[in-house]
Amino acid sequence: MTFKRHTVTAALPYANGPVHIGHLAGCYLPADIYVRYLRSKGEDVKFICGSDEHGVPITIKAKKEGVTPQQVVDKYHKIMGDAFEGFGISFDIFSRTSSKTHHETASDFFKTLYDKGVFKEEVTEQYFDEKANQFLADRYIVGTCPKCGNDNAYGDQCEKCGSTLNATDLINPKSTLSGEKPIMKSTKNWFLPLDTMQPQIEAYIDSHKEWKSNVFGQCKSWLNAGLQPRAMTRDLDWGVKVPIEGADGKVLYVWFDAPIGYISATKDLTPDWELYWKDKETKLVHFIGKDNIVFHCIIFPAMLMAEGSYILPENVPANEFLNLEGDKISTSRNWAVWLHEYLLEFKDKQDVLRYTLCANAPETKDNDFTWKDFQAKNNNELVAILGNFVNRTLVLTHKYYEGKVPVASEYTKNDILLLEEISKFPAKISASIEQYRFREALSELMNLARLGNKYLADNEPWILIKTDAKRVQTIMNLSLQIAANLTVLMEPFLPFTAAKLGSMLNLNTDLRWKDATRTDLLLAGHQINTSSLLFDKVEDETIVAQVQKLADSKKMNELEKQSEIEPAKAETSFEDFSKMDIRVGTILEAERVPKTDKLLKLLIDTGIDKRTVVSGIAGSYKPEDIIGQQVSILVNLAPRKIKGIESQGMILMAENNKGELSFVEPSKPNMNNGAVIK
Ligand code: B3M
Ligand code: ZN
Repeated sequence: MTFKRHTVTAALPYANGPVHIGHLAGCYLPADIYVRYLRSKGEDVKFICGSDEHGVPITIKAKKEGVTPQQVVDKYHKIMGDAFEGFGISFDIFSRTSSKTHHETASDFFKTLYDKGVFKEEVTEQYFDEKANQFLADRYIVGTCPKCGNDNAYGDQCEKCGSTLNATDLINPKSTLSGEKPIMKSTKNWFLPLDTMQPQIEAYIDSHKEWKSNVFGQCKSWLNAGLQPRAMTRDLDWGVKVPIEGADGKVLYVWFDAPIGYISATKDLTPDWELYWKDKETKLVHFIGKDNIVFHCIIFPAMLMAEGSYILPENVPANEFLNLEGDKISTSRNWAVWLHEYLLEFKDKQDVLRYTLCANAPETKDNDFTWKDFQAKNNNELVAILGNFVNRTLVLTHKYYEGKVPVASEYTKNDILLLEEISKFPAKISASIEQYRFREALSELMNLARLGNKYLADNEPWILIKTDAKRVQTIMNLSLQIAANLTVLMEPFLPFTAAKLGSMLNLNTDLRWKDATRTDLLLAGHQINTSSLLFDKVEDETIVAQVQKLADSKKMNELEKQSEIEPAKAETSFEDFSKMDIRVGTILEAERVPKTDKLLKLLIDTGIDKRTVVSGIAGSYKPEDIIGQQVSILVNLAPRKIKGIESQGMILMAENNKGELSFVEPSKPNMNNGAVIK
């Protein structure tokens, strides 16, 4: 099927922090390459993005920085927008979900589904943090992932295995606000019945077997597990208000409103927005990272299907993750290369990062960015292949012909083969780009530069000039044609370099993709401009400094962790405190609880009686070392069965931030067993 126009989106980044190389490699760079390519082909395309300004990530950040959510999103919307612009990410609009258009659009969309009776309205028990007086969902709650056992899974998603979760799926849930175990409290919410929509969704996914295998595979595994209804509203106060009666204090689920952000951004961009969202001849493509697959391939399409008047995503080319120097990129650990910092430290080297990230893109599996590789890609590929070819061509043209394109006379057999080769490149690169294989496309582009280098090396015009000046004219003419074709073909990947080379060649700026099949873009006699190097070497010092910067941030992070103190607990009353009966006791016997790592079974003389206590201290104490040890023991705690043993009390322990434990014992030796601690 051929399409009349394209709507291309890149995931709306949360406005809760600056963007890093993982973001760029994951979706913004491939999306930008794709869009620039389409524009070069003369296609009608809108490239849509904006910041995601709702959801728990924003309110958590606001709390951490001690400012309002609005201040957080204002700050990061600007930082992110500037960074994207700095790298030439050519959005037609970089909007924001806090805009009026968006609130109206998301609200209307919800209302439409509501009026159509799509939602299941249900009162369910949800987690509630009594201390914070707030319902917990999404990132306000962490716990163990029921699918993979990751201890830090969020209430909506496990980042380790990529599963989408409901907060109630988590094992051992904990509030991220207070660290407390939440209670259950009932509340009304509106659910999208993904379960009953499964057949439609399945048919849709099955009609897209051409999707990248990582994307198609993930979708199938969710479908095979059986889709569950998912709440599209939340009991929170930051977000788009739920536009129906009886929904006070509730907002739309951020993953309901965020993808609608693509639609509202298009509305802000053009009055023709409906053509880009509702016309069957529009190709809708979402570029995202792998953690967003389910939302774009299942939940958003389900919303669009339920609404009824929209087209569905035609493709969702999600990338895997980029790691940094062998370690997962992490904002909280400051293990990242931040785009705004790179722009300051590597002035005019945006294309070097674009090149490295594209050449190493995590297209089919997670991949690693290292500074060493960045240096190698720059020095051995950009400088030594592309830069070298262009530089030799331009320098010789100036030297022999005062910058005027020489006339090509007779072509040799090899020249004719070369001309044929050159004209095949646009189609080869197109084929890769259209299958979202940007690494392959980029390496084809470099093959054209390699071809040029080989042509110069085989023909040695700098030697031939002494004996056959006429032949050299043809060689240089052909080399210049290659440089011109490279300019057109590199533009999607290396837009800054393309602009620079284009102006050095004094090339017509209207040239488009199809022109690169020609081999006469520069006519004889055309005057080129003065030239300078396209790329320069990245020295060892530069790389060492960057690696050091990362090492420093790792060290800082460890120091910070060590000095981290648990937050103060809420006030309590003396009355509550004095309900605790805490005594001095002595350990009489101690042994390991079989098949456990942490537990010791202790016999304690409490002064009142001798009793058994199971205590999780085996990581810090050996049983034989603690016989006769005085301890503090809470004696009126209700007995509990631990590993089949009834534990009748609790030993008080101090725990430092490395998790090491210490008994809390009286500092004078004359405290008898049973002495009261108060
Ligand atoms: N803000 C998640 C993320 O930044 C989310 C994407 C929304 S796309 C509609 O990874
Ligand atoms: Zn998991």
